[in-house]
Amino acid sequence: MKRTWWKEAVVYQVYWRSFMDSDGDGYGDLQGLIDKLDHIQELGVDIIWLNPVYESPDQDNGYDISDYNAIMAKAGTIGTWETLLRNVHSRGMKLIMDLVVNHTSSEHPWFAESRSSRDSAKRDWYIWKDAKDGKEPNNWRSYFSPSAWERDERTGQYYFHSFAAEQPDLNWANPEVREAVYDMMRFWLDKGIDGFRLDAIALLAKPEGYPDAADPHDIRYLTNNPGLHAYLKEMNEKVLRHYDIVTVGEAAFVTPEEGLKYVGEDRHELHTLFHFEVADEMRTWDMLRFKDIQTRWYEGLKGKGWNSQFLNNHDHTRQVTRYGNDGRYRVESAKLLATMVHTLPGTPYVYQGEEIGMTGVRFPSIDDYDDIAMKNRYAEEVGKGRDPREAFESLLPLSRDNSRTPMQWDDSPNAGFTTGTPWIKVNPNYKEINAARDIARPDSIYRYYQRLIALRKRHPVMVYGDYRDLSAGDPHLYVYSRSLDDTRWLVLLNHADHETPFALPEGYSDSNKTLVLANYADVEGSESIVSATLRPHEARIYAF
Ligand code: TEU
Repeated sequence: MKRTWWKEAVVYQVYWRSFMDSDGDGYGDLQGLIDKLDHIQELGVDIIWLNPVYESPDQDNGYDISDYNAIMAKAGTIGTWETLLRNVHSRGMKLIMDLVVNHTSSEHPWFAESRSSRDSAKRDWYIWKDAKDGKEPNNWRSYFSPSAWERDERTGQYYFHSFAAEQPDLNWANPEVREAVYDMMRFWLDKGIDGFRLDAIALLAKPEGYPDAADPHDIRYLTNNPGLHAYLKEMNEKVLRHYDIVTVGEAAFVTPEEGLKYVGEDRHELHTLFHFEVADEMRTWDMLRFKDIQTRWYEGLKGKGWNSQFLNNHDHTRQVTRYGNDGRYRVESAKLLATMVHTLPGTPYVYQGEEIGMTGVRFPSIDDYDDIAMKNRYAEEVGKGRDPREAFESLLPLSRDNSRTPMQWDDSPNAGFTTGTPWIKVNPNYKEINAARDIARPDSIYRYYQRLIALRKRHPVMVYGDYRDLSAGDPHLYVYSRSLDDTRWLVLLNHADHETPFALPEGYSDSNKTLVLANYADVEGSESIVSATLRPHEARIYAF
């Protein structure tokens, strides 16, 4: 498999509206991001992934686009954006943008024209169906609402939306739609961006004939339908392959076999993907399940395609809260999870704030939350007669707002994020958890991320090494090897809140090891690990 820059890179995701506010309106913005590029660059990352900044009514925080070629006013101007790109490039980093083309905003001019009449020239740019028996055309749910159909009074038909009613799906079966998307992609690529993160890309093709779903709640029927890969092949042929870029697809509900169809090097579709098997299949954190997922994906893609590794982003709660320990062992746990994400096979992603161990949040009221998915679900549950408090509590752990609270820069008001009123409350733990405090400490999470990322630059085994799980049956201990040429690394991770015994696997000589990194500061590299005890959330990397 060929070696390339994006396989060796580390990506930092910026959810700009929560990153840094430069003008006091309570929203982060592009100038604020420019002002904080040192923080990102000094981590050692290579690529910045910027969540959508295009013009939008902001019903789904920019994932409902009303003008693909303009910058949302609250984020800045096209001029600020171009300054950002110049700064990112002058610092030796790259910028990838979010490509949201499964749907537009209902306020996009394309949709306004499409809904204007049944014989509008753009009617077929979206998906319109007649009622069935006086009701929705079928029983599909959307990701964000009880029905995937919205009735349009003017023309008496329903339009389809995979997400909110404010996000009508584009009809990808229509070549005019595809060509308009390709033109837009060229607009941004010709400005010099270095790639795209392709939003909800598994949803572009819809089930033939729009039949009722056996179980409308098992929303997999919206993903990976026939025709999808023809679209991606065409997108690659007409646009992607003509630029030196990286493309990462967000593909829900894919198996490794299906994932290979997206990223197989002989497929000429995308370069890599975020698969959500952890989030989709594992509602509770189960180490055995996670290890099985990792091994299946490694075997499924090995030598043929490239994976991406992440544990949190703007849609999933903060990793130290969901998969680690955000209390007594927060620092050790944050470092352990980072060690795992950066030493497993695939390109690692850092979501803003995880590099300082930011945690999930529990605000007291539904009114403190913004996430349309959460608020729609809350309204649906309460509408069915569920106790409001109970409904609210049940939605808290997986609310996307857990990851969307403002970046915690320092212990000044609003964590230094804004001089105004933040669009969403700051996590009250910002006085203890903030970048200024972390950067000042040599043993901090931020400093650990710097060391981890620097390792990746020096040791190809972290990028290209073969992977083997050596602890498959252990519910707490995750031990795996990465080997390349005559270099072998052993990664030891104790995911438990208690001590866990470890025995050096067969074939590893205790006298021939070098400690590469440890998240506990007092580990003696020379101490024997023939049989050792790993402390709660202890991580170590040894070279043999
Ligand atoms: O998310 C897509 C999405 O919601 C599903 O893929 C889901 O996240 C996955 O199955 C994991 O359970 C993208 C954006 O990341 C999100 O912020 C937007 O709200 C959504 O698309 C609509 O654009």
